[in-house]
Amino acid sequence: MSTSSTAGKVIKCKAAVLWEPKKPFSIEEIEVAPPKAKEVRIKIVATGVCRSDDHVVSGQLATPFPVILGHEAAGIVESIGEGVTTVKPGDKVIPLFTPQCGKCEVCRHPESNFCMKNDLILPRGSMQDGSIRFTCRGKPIHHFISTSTFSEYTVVDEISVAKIDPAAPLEKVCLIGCGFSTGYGSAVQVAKVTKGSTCAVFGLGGVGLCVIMGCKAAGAARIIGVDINKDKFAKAKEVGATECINPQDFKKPIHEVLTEMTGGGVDFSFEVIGRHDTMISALSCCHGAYGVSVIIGVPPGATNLEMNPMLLLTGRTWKGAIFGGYKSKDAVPKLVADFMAKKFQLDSIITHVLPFEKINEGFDLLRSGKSIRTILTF
Ligand code: PAD
Ligand code: ZN
Ligand code: ZN
Repeated sequence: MSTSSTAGKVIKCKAAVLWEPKKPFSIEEIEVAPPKAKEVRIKIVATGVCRSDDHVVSGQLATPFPVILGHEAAGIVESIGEGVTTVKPGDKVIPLFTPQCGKCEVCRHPESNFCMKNDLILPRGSMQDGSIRFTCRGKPIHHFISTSTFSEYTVVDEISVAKIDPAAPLEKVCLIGCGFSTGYGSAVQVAKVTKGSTCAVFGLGGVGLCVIMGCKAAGAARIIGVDINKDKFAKAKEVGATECINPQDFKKPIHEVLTEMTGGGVDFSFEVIGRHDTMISALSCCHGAYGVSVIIGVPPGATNLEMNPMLLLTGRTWKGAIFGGYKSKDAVPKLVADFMAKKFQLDSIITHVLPFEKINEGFDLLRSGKSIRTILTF
């Protein structure tokens, strides 16, 4: 086991700090403390820009401030704390925004993945022990969903990191840390899309395109993309959509259009935007007797949604999942192996690669609808 010269020491490095909501990221020099017991310090090599990070900037997703965001990344282990057994310095790894402790009732349940040790539902913005490893200008800076990858170095708990194939290209497989796995898993193992079925995907961003890839891999015969930005249609078709529609092109509500187009409703629908109205549209467009609708988009925090229960009474199923339902520490190395075996590709999803310092440009590209995924490299 090689020991790096920085092991056990505080590392000074660059990070993008978000001091308060609705402000640009500020590139700062920060201090990253060494990992404590059962913790891992990682040198981040590449990190993607996901809408969930932007939801924190906009205020849609609550987490303590100031904060270092970023959760879709890949890197190399710099050093490990006492008692860490599943990774060692030099290993290529992907941080896991949904941990897998292996011990809680969720981890022990065969079908579920949202580990009780997650820092997403009631975020403390800290390590599992409640403390923080980042400081900047003398102030503690919070962690974000156990990952904080908008930093040259980050510290994560051992339950929040997976070792991957040393040959994997980190600037691509970083997408397996969120967008790819979330989208693909929502199709193949949350909805369990069937061969010959018809699917509708609302929202053709990075995650929505990976839902389409999953529907196609599962053998769906018809995959209808839905987006208000028609510039997204070409990519959607490239990855497997058989047709794309823009709700603004119709007078009728889009669920009625879809119900007519499919002679009664789709088999599977996916909401990959994060809006109440589209969650209802997606539910309504799936078949009244056997349709399955999956919520993937992160909804506006602390608000309720009105729905007519009759939609469910006739036989629809409404579900949701974080991280595509995958048990993260088990699944991520396998998904990377599948990528290396060319079972799926990630190039179509990556529209921009920028140096880390241009992080604000990466977010502007997302907000203006010009990018699918921007990868920031260090
Ligand atoms: P994105 O912004 O790249 O894609 C969203 C797409 O929705 C864009 O193409 C928009 O044009 C489109 N859109 C916006 N409004 C509408 C509308 N009213 N009708 C139709 N289309 C519309 O985001 P993304 O792909 O990175 O993420 C999508 C959502 O998924 C977002 O809410 C994000 O927070 C969530 C997410 N969830 C998980 C999870 O684990 N459940 C993981 C990652 C992302
Ligand atoms: Zn994400
Ligand atoms: Zn657990």
